[in-house]
Amino acid sequence: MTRTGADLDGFRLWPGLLGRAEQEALRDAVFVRLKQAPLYIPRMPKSGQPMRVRMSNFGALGWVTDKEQGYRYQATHPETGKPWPDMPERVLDLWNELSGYDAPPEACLVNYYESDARMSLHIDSDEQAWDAPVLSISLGDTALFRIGGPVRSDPTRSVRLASGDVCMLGGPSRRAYHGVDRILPGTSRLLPKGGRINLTLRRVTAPSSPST
Ligand code: MD3
Ligand code: FE
Repeated sequence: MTRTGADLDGFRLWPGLLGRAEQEALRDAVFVRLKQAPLYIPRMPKSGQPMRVRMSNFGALGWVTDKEQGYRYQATHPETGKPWPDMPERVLDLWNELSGYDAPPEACLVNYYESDARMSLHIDSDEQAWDAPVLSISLGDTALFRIGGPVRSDPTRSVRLASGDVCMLGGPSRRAYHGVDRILPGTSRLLPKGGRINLTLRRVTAPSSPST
């Protein structure tokens, strides 16, 4: 476990937490589910501009965006209208082992980056459960991930996220600006066509009542 410093309190990185065999098993569990819930091209609200990252989701709720309705969570795939597939067991186990959060995750967002894809700096703010951490699992090519602070102009630092790395954003880091500057092509052979898959687990709704 690595702490990146007081400026990023609550950010934790477990490099190589998933070994090669576990990465392969998780990759296969992802690909099977993507047959049911194919990657789609998300579009920015209002402008309709396509994002560079293709997306799908697993679990009860999925994060989606399109020109007309913008950013939101919903229970069905925007193109097929079908419910999202269930989450792979292994990601639920990771949430239970690492999150320290009482309630289960509701969304597992799948981000697929081709070699030239990026994700610009943003804050995740579509979740009501602000106290819940976000757990991220990286598969495939290494990403240069950037994380700053709660204000866009805050200083940032760059973190490499390689295949099998798991990171968690809790506490103050949960409200930090972050993005993916670039993918380093050819750094992993896990995905047949190269590129990177990132899974993020989130609690979306506030749990109804605290356990007693
Ligand atoms: C820092 N995904 O889906 S994962 C996203 O690599 C997103 O696909 C990136 O940002 C990716 O919204 C980064 C790590 C991550 C996830 C959520 C965060 C970092 C975060 C929330 C707050 C701060
Ligand atoms: Fe994000």
